[in-house]
Amino acid sequence: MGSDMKLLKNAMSAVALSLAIVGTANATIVFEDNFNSYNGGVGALNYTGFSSTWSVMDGTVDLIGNGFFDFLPGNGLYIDLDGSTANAGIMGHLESLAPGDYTLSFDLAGNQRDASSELTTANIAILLGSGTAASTNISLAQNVGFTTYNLNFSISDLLNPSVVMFSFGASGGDNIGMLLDNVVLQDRISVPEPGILSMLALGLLGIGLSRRKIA
Ligand SMILES: [Ca+2]
Ligand SMILES: [Ca+2]
Ligand SMILES: [Ca+2]
Repeated sequence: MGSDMKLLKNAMSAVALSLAIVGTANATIVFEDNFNSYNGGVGALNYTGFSSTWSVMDGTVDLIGNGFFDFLPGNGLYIDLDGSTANAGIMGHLESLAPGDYTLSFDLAGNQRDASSELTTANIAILLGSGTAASTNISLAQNVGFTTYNLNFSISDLLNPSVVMFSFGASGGDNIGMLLDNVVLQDRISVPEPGILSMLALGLLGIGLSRRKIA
């Protein structure tokens, strides 16, 4: 292999290395809940005992799984967003957040029971402070298993921590709702703009090419 090719390879691997470093740095989990340990690990209909972690703000939700109405075994406990009172639930969590970029990820599954149309709204509301709220509506057919979704938002209040409410709400009230598990809030990984990356790659490529001319 010529020395110029070797240099080029080294340059490209340096780019790959810097990408790998950037891609893994600074992701901090702020909050996570897999629902597995509530109620001593035992499911319960119309569950409200989430302590201070979640409040059921409207309707009801069921804590199911782990052998209790366990439609998707192997996931411990999880939530049926339409409880058992013919009034679908909305559950929310409050978090105080410093300025920055965040990603809320969560797993949703179809209701696993019937073909009724389901809609889940994941919402991030900034109750105090400033930033960019986010919201999404998700419908899944009944047989769809747990699927991970990401919702990005930013907090821009530089003076005080902002108070953020993220919530998951179902519509309808037939006691059969979509399933929720594995809610994770983390700092968004900061990655350079694609334009900057390609300029960096071209620059390193240029070093390799100019070396080739000299050689
Ligand atoms: Ca779980
Ligand atoms: Ca239910
Ligand atoms: Ca339903």
